[in-house]
Amino acid sequence: MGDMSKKYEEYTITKDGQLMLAKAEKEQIETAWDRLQAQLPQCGYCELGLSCRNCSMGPCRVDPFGEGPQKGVCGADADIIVARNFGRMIAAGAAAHSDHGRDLVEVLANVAEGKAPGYEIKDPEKMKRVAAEFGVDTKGKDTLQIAQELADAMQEEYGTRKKRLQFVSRVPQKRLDTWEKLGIVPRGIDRETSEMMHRTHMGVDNDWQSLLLHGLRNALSDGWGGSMIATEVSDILFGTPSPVTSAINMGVLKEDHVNIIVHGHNPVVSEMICQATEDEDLVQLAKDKGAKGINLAGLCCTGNELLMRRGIPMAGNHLMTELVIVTGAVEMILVDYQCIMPALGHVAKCFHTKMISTSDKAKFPEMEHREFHPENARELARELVREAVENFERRIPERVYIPVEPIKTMSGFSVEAILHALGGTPDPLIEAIKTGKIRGAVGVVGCNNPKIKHDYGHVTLTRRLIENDILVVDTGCAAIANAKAGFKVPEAVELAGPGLREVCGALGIPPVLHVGSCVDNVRILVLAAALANALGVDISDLPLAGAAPEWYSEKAVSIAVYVVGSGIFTVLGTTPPILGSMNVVKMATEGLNDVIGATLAVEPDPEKAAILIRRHIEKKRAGLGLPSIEV
Ligand code: BF8
Ligand code: SF4
Repeated sequence: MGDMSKKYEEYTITKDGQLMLAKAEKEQIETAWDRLQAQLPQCGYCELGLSCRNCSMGPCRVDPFGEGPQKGVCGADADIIVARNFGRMIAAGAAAHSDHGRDLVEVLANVAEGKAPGYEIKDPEKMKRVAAEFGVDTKGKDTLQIAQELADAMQEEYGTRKKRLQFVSRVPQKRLDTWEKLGIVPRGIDRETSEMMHRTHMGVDNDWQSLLLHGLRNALSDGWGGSMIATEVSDILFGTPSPVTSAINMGVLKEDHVNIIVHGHNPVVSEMICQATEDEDLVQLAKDKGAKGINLAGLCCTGNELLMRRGIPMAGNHLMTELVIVTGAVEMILVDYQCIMPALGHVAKCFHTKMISTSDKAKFPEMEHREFHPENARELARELVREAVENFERRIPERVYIPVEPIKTMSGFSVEAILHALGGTPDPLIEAIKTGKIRGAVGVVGCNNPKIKHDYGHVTLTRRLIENDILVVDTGCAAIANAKAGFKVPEAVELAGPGLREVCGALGIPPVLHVGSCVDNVRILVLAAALANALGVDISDLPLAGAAPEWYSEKAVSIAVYVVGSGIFTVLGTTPPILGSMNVVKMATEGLNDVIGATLAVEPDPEKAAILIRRHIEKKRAGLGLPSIEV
């Protein structure tokens, strides 16, 4: 496979990816890269955001060269069509995160009612703190009573009649003043998404600026609403992460074990599977079947959730999900929702791998559907793990190929854990930023996209940032890429600049901190708010930035927009479909600075993105009167 894998160096920087792509080719298994080739050239109108099919007078398109039609049948021009399309991307992303949050709140409510065997309140202290924020009186009440009242209060947030979401009280005052001035304080979580769908219906909001403003409000309802609920309730139910060591890449699969993989986003399913893989009778059954035990590994964000909280090893990120099956070593993959390619079931057909879908709202071709509900989760998880173990006998040893040795990684850096590592307050971090030992901090987040060399964007950007004394916090598929690159062990301080090396070295932490899954980007918001409050400034004054070097999903669009809306400059590696409107582009990349104190930038080359970000950080440092350097 070695020689054949060489040609795949253009596809991915990872050894396991290259070797498995070669195996896929040899076995004639199609991957996302093949399907991308088959799609080329992709539609230019759609790439620019200039096509519209919002109604049946269309579909319509606007000619970018000014020769063909400049308006849709209804009269919508390029600005309106681009802004409407972008708004709908935000709405879809916000809906995905927020609905995930709602599912967790439902589990919390079920736990309170005693209807969720196997689930419990793992962090009652955090629950009390969050309950107090929601005005729940916790005195004299037992844990389950508080859980019930908190779940009720959180469910209210989705369709609240209040003027603003509860977590908006976490926003620094200066930021909130800006939102109020613009009229973009998020109200109900569902309301903002629903209003976006309304505004983008034919004949409603036909002012591109007002559409973009509502886009900000819609995204903020995700960041300071649905995603924040998802993260906080996950911590309450499954425990607030603290530093933990684990392993990463396809080498975490074990040839002599039953390999079970969880893929998707919601820890509600994966946590139960995790428990079942530890049940002694099932481990014994695996041994009876000739395996040494049961090996659980994660993919994508549900993998991140388990890695953060339980140190469960991670097999790979988005573009590795098909290739993991090609190892021939996986007995079962259980999926919940989001970022699960409908191709997976077809790939699994070529192997003995069983594919199980678990959510009532996410079904896939060639997968068996076994629905999880809080009431049956514990039992169903046991049943499925048993079936996975039984499937071990069907594995064909000659087809098994586990391509690499795993890499060590450290995870579990919730805000609570970061503050703990700092000795209980953000002061040491602020001090290090003030002196310039740490110049600033950047969130490197988001997906993989076959249009960009797999993991190259994340790893190159992160390497350049830490070399220049910029602390990196990461989530999602970016976090997996950086861990595979070896950035997330304390010894990786060797790769950092002298200041960052000194600070992280003294604390015994890596220069790149894994803060979680994609909904956990809100941990970065919470940390940014804490820093802004400690310094008495707005978030937009801080030497911070965000980056999504390889993003593909609508969720990533919502994240990028709420990060910018929260005052943090954000660089995207792939171009969002807005180039068809110069007005929208100018607003996103320049105009927003006067409106909200931060902008979006697009830079596909991570080397150049690093320079953009370093310049931005030095500019912000100078603005705060801190020592700055020329970049
Ligand atoms: O929520 S980073 S490819 S797995 S969307 Fe998906 Fe993107 Fe990965 Fe997680 Ni986030
Ligand atoms: Fe065409 Fe307007 Fe209908 Fe869009 S909303 S499809 S631009 S007529």
